[in-house]
This record gives sequence, structure tokens and C-alpha cells, in this order.
Amino acid sequence: MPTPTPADKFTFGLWTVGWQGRDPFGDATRPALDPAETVHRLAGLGAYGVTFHDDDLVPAGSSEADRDAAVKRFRAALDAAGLRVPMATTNLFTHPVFKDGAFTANDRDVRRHALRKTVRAIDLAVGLGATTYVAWGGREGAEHGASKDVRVALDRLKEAFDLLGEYVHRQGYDLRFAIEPKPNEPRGDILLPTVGHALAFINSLERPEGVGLNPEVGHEQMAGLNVAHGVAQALWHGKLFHIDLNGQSGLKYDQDLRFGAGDLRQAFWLVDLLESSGYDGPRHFDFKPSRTEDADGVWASAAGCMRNYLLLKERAAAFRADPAVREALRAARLDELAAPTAADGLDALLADRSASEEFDVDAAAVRGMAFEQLDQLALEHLLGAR
Ligand code: XLS
Ligand code: MN
Ligand code: MN
Repeated sequence: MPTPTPADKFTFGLWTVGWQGRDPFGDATRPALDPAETVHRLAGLGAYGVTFHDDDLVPAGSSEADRDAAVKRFRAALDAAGLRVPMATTNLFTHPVFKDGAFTANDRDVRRHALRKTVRAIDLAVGLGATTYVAWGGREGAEHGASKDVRVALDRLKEAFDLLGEYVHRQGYDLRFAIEPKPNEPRGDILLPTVGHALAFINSLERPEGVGLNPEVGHEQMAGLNVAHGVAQALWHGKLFHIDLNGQSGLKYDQDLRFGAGDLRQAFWLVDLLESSGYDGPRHFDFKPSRTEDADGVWASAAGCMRNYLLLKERAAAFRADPAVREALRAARLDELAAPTAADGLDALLADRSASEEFDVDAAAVRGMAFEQLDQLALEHLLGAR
């Protein structure tokens, strides 16, 4: 059984293992976790780092003295355990003030407060060593058609990212933003619902180079999308700044299952992609241990996330190394896909009768693609049968 080590760069949010099991229908089933204890427990399991929302570390409404004490205790725990804080974020969704959004709330005062809260949280994040700042706009959305002018709301969202980018630039911080798309929940429809929407939005910003993506497995699947395809496109644009790993079974509420639970095939292809892509950022688990669990179950599910990742990494490596797979990849003509379609240029293409008048469409149409055999090999590797 593979054992996680800090070299694997596994990280967890304080809010993940710290989730108390409150849902829309039921109360908490577990007591709150102390952030310092979480740091020690995660280090003991082989994690690399821990992440947080401002309010996970410093409860909303804390006095300055309480804030300083909480940060000091957390920093001491990090130093003692050798854990890093590669990423942090802002809670712009729990307090009722954000009921209609933060950066895109219709209420201007709320928008200005959201920006000031985020600036403060950025200072805290950078002070603890974070180089990635996640922006998940869970409340930036609507349920009523006329209640949100989406084009105007996107103006306000751009304004927010431009201001925050300017702040980071002025401070000289080594910090990049990673937008986390999600189609719905808690809003009926959330702005920037998928990886594709967010990639397009980033191009309209003043400092697009400082803004990328934090795709979450379950969020893409909630939109019925193929998460490995979305992550591959983020990589293709040079925009995979961070990733939230968890599990989801189909088009349901945001399940946040432990990584590997839910759609195991999508998890396999995602690990195969991440491990072959050169992505060297954190493998961040954003999951919720089921509310059926006590503290032992919480730590077992955190360990399970890491083990499942490492097992899938082994399975993916075995798949790629198998000579039968290499042969099947050739039969499926992956090498041909890698060859440019018209390296000889447009003129040569236009002059090439074999691509037009003389092309035997019917002969090409009957050529099999041999994908089933390739996919069966993948499944046999995933099942541990090869
Ligand atoms: C919620 C999001 C959230 C972000 C961080 O669905 O996944 O947890 O990752 O605010
Ligand atoms: Mn989620
Ligand atoms: Mn997330």
C-alpha cells in the first residue's frame, strides 16, 4: 500500500476535515476541530500542507487580540509540524451580508466590504507563505431572471479582480489568483459556472497573467462535464494554477466525497493527466468526510483521499508502461493526432488533390479506430487485473 509523503504535495483545507456535518436538513454531528490539532494530524498522515478561508482560522467577529493569538498558534503548529500553506482564500459566502453575492452583490456597500475583507485575507495568506489565492464565488449568482444583469455583474467581477490584482502588484506579493468555477449551489446559477467560462473571463482582465484556474472535480461533474478534459484545457492555456480533488456521482448536489469515491474512471484519467502533464502544484483535497463519521472516520477518509490518489497514480503509470497499451495507442493512431495537419502550409494543402478530389472518403470511413481495445486495457489496469 503506497504511503503519502510531503513530496506528494497533498494538501487539505481546514474546512474539509473540519466540516462538522451541518447540512440543509440536519445539525452538526461532530465537534469543531482546533486548527493547530488539524495541522498535527495532517502532518502525521503524510500531508504537505494545509489551506484555509480567513474565517476558518480567525472566526468572523474576532477581536484584534483574538485574531493575533489564533494566527500565532497556527503558525507555531505549522512550524512544529513542518506543514506549508501553499494556498488560502476568503469566505465570501457564510455571513448573511453576502446573501446576494460579494464582488457582484447589487448592494455597492457589500461589494466594497467584500474587497476590503479579501485584501485583509490576502495579507494574512501571504504572511503565512501562500503563493496561490483561490477565488470561489459561490454567492455570485442569481435565482431570479431580472434580479441580476449578468453583463453588468461581469463588469463588477472584472473590476474586483483588477483591483485585487493591482493590490497584489503594488505590494510586490508573489501571489497568483485561481478562479474556482462551479455551476450552482449555493446560488441557483453561479457566474463563471465552468472551466471554459472562467478561461474566457480571465482574458478580459487587466493582469490576465496573474489569474488562472482552480478546477474542482465535483464541480465540473455537476455540470455534466468531463473533468479531465476541462483540466487538460486549463493546462493547454497554461492556467492550471491549483486543483481541488474530491468525488462526485453524477448530476447531484455538491457531494464532496473523498477522492476516488464517486466516478472512479474520471478520477483515473485525471490522475493520469496530472502525473503526465508536468503540473507540480499541490494536490489539494476539498472534500467533506461523511456526516456519519466520528473523528476516527474523518482521519480515515483524509488518509483515503491520499491513498486513492497514489493507487491511481500507480495504476496510471502501469497503464502507460504496458507494451500492449503502447501498441494499442499506435493502433488508435494517437501518434497521427500529434502530427500537424498541414505542416507544409495552406498552399500545399490547397494544391493537394489527394486530400480532396482524389481522397477515397469511403475507404477512410470504414477504417476502425481500435478505441474499444485501448479502453479495455485501461479498465483492466484500473481494476488491477494487469
Ligand atoms: C465550494 C468550494 C469551496 C472552495 C473554497 O463548493 O469548493 O470550498 O473550494 O472556497
Ligand atoms: Mn465542491
Ligand atoms: Mn473547492
